Amino acid sequence: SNDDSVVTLLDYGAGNVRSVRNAIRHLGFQIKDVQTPRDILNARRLIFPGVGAFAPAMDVLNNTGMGEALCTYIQNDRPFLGICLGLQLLFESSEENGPVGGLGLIPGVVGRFDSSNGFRVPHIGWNALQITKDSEILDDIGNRHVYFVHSYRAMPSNENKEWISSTCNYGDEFIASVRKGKVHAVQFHPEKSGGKLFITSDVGLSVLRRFLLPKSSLTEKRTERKASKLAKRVIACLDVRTNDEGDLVVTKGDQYDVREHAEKNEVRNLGKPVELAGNYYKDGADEVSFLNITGFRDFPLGDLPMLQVLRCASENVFVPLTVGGGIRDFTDSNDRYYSSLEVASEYFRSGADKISIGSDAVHAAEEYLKTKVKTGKSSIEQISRVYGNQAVVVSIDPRRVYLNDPSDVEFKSIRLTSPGPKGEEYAWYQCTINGGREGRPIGAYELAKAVEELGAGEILLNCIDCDGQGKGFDIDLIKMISDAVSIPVIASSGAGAVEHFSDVFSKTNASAALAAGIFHRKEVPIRSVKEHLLKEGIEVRI
Ligand code: 1PR
Repeated sequence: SNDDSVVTLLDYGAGNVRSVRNAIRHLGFQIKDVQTPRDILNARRLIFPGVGAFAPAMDVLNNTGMGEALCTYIQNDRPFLGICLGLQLLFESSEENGPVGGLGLIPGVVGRFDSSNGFRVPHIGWNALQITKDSEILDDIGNRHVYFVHSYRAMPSNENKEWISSTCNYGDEFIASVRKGKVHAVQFHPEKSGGKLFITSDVGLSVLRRFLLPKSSLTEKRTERKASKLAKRVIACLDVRTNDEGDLVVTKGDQYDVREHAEKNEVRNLGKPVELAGNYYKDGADEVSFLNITGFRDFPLGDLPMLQVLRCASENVFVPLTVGGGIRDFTDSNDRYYSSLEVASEYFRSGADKISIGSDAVHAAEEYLKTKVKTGKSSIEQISRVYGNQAVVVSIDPRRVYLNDPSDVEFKSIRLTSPGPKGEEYAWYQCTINGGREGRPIGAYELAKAVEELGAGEILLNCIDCDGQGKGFDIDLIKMISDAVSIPVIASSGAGAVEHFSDVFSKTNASAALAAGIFHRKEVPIRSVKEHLLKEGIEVRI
């Protein structure tokens, strides 16, 4: 194609490239999909958003002849932008379920982050770049954060240093982007690094824009930055369900009870999901989560409105989207069986970057702790194998059970900072399923450890006692869990003031804090939370 407004996209069908598509369209370009290796060779400019795991991606490239075409295209210095795995595949090999050979265009081996030095793996969130050479497409980034989500990374060496255009620090100094002539690749996600809170340019989208548009149309100049750390994330959460009229609404409970206790007992309605998600994106949310809170009883693939919500939200929201609710194996009324992987895949195709598993993770963890065997069949294992650990969040819904004596239970308990209603000094945190309706014989601590072993990449840690109360996060619980695992933990439930956010970040190892009610009721804008955190010296994306 010779049309200047057309971008060729290499999508080998392994996952969600919807957000990349949406971002390209948002910038006014049309997409031509690669069908054959020839389409690669004929591309005017090519974007390759690698998704999923390294080995299956290489299999596709090798078996279809696309790998060879890609090598030719890149060696001819044609305009190329690789994203995430689209950067890693350019290297010689990867240790991900390997060693597995790569395209071999850049010297080096892609290895796993080392979590032994206290850095959580996956590396999820907003981090800043050290720009090491003129990279053109990074010129608007300056000292702002961009979004990363990965467990593997390539490291700088003497052999590949001519390629490196920026690095990032996360325990190790790893390669954040490469550039040689017209060939660019980035480890972070420009399509998910959108948003402009205190600034004028939309950071991540500017990378795409600079790749797609000629230099002359751009004005901003590059600025130097000092080293920084991974930013703490602020996440807006939308609990979604159908109300009694059949409309999909954002609701919010008190300790998981979402009904008004007035005459009519109706489901609380706080607004429309797509609209609220768009607002939170504009207000500076680092991520948006949708929880389909009746997913445990309604089959989500029957719940087309929720998929529609995702599709619409992902057209305008350029930060990561997480979706949860109803991810499990399911047989419908026509005896058609759906695996949890199929359910998740539908969510990914509709625009989710991560999925979140609640009830089914509790069943999987109980089974795993009983048998000590990883069957590979649980939803966590299946989905993380195909989409990577970083795409699998486990949502925990624990409830405090007070104790006088910790030896009364087999579960890990903690000494409470403030005693229980009858002066109890200890508590364990019982996991629940089906939206808090059923308690299970497993604690939040045991569950967190088990799901980490099964392949979860992140934990969304709620607390039923604190939910909707606005009295602050459960610091005891969050400290216990974030110290117990080496994957990121999202603190949730109870935020009522900006101080609660600085509290949770200064007293626990949480990587992110999620809130719902205060944002829905417009009590505290996200911007004020960020300003407060900045003032307290906590690194945030601005
Ligand atoms: O079990 O895999 O189908 O997933 C169901 C999902 O729905 C789980 O992630 C579960 O947490 C969620 N869920 C189920 N029922 C409810 C309910 O409220 N009745 N909501 C529910 C969970 C908790 C948080 C909330 C924070 C912050 N909501 O997500 O947003 O507590 O609230 P706050 O800032 O207002 O205090 P499955």
